[in-house]
Amino acid sequence: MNQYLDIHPDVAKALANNQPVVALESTIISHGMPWPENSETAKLVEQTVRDNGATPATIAIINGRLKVGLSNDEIDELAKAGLSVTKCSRRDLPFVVAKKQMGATTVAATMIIADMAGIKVFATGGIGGVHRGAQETFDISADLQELGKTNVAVVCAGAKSILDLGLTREYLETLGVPVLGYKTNSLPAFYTRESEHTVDYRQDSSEEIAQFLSAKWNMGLEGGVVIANPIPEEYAMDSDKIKNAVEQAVKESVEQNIVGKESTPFLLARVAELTGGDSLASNIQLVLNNARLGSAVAADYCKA
Ligand code: PSU
Ligand code: MN
Repeated sequence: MNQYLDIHPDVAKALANNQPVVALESTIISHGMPWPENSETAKLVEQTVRDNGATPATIAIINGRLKVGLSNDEIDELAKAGLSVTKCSRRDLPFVVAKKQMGATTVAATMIIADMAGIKVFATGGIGGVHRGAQETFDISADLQELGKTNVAVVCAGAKSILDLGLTREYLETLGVPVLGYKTNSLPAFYTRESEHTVDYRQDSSEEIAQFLSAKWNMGLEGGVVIANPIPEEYAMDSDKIKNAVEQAVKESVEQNIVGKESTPFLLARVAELTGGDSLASNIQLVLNNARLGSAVAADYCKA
């Protein structure tokens, strides 16, 4: 066992008994949503996973320990600290561990730690990707490279249109990362159910997805899988409203020269401000929806 890893007893027990476990990330708590909705959502997502027959494992770094499964107090600590917690991707993990600091894990870092613990399925809101203007800025999330090499499936509502969805699709194709659409042929765009892009393979049940995952990993094909799950119809947002907010936020980020790891949190916060409270309500609902599908896929993968 990795000397830096602390697996919560409930998670360890489920893994030892081949029972379903769903990993959850913590950057969505500290950098993705405001207090107190971030704490309420993190706990509600865990409860949703339990209600759907799986064990939740929220992942973060607490005092330099890689935690797989958090207490409610630890969730509150991250939620209150917000942007002052270090946002950790692959590159940042050694620093935060060596300095025994707190860290919130992105999709990439959550995949790494889930893999260390032996967890195969991870549910979140949206993945990072190739940013608009990446031809100039080279801003491509480390989430994509991680998906290319780490064996964890990520259930998400697609990617926000703060990104260039077409370039993100191309990059994933190059890395050999399959993009599955749950009951859809269209790549969902987070707040909206559809985009002008397609998924690689439509899958109509969690069993089908679990069989896909076992075929991939039993063959020894390393890397992750994107399981794109559209936001429930009743919570989807008006596409023009989102489009305008995203364009405005991207424009401001260029004007203010926001780069590197600050870019995504800036855009997320600005889009939320520009769209008012609706986008937060949608964001919460799509995460819950992904937790439900993630639980079902994890359960079927245990049987596959
Ligand atoms: N997209 C969202 N919500 C989020 C994130 C992305 O819609 O909370 C977070 C995730 O933690 C993701 C990270 O892994 O931002 C990507 O950051 P970057 O682009 O700096 O890699
Ligand atoms: Mn980036």
